[in-house]
Amino acid sequence: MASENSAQNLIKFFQEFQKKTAQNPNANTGELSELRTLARQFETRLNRPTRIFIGGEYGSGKSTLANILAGEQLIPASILSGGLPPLIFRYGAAIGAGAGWWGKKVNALADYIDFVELTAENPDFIVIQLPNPILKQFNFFDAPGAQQPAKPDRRVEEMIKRADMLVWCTNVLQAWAEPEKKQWSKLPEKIRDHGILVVTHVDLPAAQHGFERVMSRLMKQAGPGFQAIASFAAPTAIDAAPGGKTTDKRMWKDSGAASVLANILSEVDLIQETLISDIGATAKSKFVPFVMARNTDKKQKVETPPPPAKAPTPAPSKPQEAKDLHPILQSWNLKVDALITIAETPESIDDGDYIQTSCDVVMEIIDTISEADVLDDKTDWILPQFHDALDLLILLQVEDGDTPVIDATNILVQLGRDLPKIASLTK
Ligand SMILES: Nc1nc2c(ncn2[C@@H]2O[C@H](COP(=O)(O)OP(=O)(O)OP(=O)(O)O)[C@@H](O)[C@H]2O)c(=O)[nH]1
Ligand SMILES: [Mg+2]
Repeated sequence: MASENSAQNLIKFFQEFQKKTAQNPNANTGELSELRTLARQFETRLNRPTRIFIGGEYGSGKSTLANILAGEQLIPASILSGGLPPLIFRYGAAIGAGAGWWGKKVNALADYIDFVELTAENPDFIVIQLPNPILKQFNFFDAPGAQQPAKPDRRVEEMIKRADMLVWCTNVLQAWAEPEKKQWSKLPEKIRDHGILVVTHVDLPAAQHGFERVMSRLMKQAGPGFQAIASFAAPTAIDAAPGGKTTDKRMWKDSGAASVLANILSEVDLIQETLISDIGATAKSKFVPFVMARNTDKKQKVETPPPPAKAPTPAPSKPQEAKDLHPILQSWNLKVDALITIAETPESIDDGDYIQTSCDVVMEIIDTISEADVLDDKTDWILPQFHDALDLLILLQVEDGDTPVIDATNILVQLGRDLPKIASLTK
């Protein structure tokens, strides 16, 4: 959930950046134009679920697994193995299906799934939209296995380009022979680095003999190329969850489906965390300097507080009695003092919660100052400064800094020094 918050905060940061720079005369040239494009791309990427390509040899059980992940037996047995173009499974509030062509168009989605109709125009792919909440975390692509591996299928290649991770199905009865290994090794490293190997057909009587031996061979030969290996008996999984609802938990676990899903979700989490950390680092190195430099002509250089060696000291003593202060200052001081008190016992704090609360306090004061209409020509630099501070706080959530709580508190203390400079708050 922490990563969910961080993703949302980064999305907010990039949306704000695009909004703030939209009117800039240089919005479409040079560095700013590049940053705006990057902000848009990051926002889109952070907003979409991880995409899984289900790969494997012809007939290895990919569509059967796709049906189980979808939670419904959507792909009829009659057209399992071979009969369909690549399928994209994604989340939607209601069922929908439509044919599509890479780089061209996707037909309007119908509110029913009819594969005969969907394949009639010979599409590059079919989109299937389902109200299954798991699809909010990941989409998956089910492509037919190559019947002639030497002849690449353009439709499938386009799909692979768009994937973030791999689930590779291998039939236990013929697992990991040379041609299969070769097919797998041709996939881009980007998705192979996040691969789960699913060993299918383990329920078949022929698989029982020497099963342990096969699995240990696979561990040795294929294991190093994958993040996890899970064995899978599709018919058992289907019996355990008729209509997509697990009615027999023991059988679901025994089928291997629980483990396949857990491994997928754990890899999806890892991809998401890495993404947030990489994008957060770029935000800090490329975007923050730009944002910070933005107001230099309007105000004195914004001081980024120096990193302190120990816990920060509270805001300087206030000459006025608390009760005499303007309510806006009073409320700010109360909240920040409470946060400083918490920061003095670091062992009791969850860093993420602390920074989130700090963000909330700054967002609130931004709203309050804006609505109170208390700024004039001399102090109109204050609002952008609070916005910049908010950007910094948001980034602290995704950084690997050593002292995020101290850094956050320092930002608040610095803002507390600037706030009384608004004349109408101190009269
Ligand atoms: N017994 C058993 N049969 C399976 C299992 N997984 C798939 N099958 C069967 O294997 C056949 C091929 O499965 P598919 O899911 O169509 O395989 P695929 O990889 O999608 O095939 P292509 O799309 O043609 O590459 C079907 O008859 C499935 O019912 C399994 O774990 N156990
Ligand atoms: Mg298939």
